[in-house]
Amino acid sequence: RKMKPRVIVTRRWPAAVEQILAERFDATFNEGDAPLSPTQLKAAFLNFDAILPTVSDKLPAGIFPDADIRTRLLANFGVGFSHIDIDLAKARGITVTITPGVLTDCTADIAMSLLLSVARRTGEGERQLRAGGWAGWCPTHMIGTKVTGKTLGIIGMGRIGKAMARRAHFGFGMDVVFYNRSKVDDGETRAMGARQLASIDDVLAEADFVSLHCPGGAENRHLINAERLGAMKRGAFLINTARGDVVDQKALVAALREGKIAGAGLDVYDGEPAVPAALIETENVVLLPHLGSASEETRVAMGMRAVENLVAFFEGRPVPDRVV
Ligand code: 8YV
Repeated sequence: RKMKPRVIVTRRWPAAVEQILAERFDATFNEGDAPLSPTQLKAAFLNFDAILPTVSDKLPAGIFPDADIRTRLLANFGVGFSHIDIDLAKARGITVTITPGVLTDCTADIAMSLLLSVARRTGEGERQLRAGGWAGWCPTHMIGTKVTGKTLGIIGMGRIGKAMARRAHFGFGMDVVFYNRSKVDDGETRAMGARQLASIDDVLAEADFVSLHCPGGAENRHLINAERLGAMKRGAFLINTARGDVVDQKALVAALREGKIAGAGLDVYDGEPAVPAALIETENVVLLPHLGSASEETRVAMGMRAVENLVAFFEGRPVPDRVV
């Protein structure tokens, strides 16, 4: 009988998916609550045919062993892959797959939720009430910013950017402007009246809310820096459900403190799970612990999608969601 491929699952996955993995593969599960250490990840390359990493497994060049790599597939649980050195994987003949499409709606939901929450100060309001600080209804109590009719600027008009645009436009009557590296010209964006602008700065100049939906990693590192925060409208809000490194967090704290922008809603952080104390101490930010795809349905779908890639790869069929 053919040996089952040896695979390692670096974090706990939804039970239904773990069951399938255990049936179809010689699967090792990290039973602990903590991610694998860099040393354990390095060893995984020597001992497993496939690694199923998540965003909490950093796989830069230093983690790839110099020789005797057994791993032929990195089947990532998630759509973002800036935690993996893709060029090196390619050079070493390792296939990398992701789970696109299945988490689009839930991630856009969290982006919209952050937008509404920071504009209408729902986080602050809840904190005040729970702390016993609510003195009663008053016409001037905890006044926020109206969302309907405002302009949303989207940086990165991919699947999630478009899903955010749909919610904002059809649900909240927002005008949508966006920046995207390549030309986006489809019926859907046209139906929303979404206008593609020539530069990020053009978007920042018009937007009341700026929502980031571009990849992380070297090419977009600190795309939103002090200068760009300064180019946003005073009174505008920044929403980030993409990757923490897209924003210069120090510059963001300064811009919030100096009132250059009105607030921010963040689901991702540079160096997460560490969150700068300065952000935690700032009232006009809504801070979520990377919940973008965290619904039961979506996490199961992500797992199933990773399994499809895994099965196709080891059956020698074309791999659906190959990055390299
Ligand atoms: C996941 C995400 O929770 O898919 C992504 O890129 O950021 C989230 O949906 C995370 O990546 C899990 O690895």
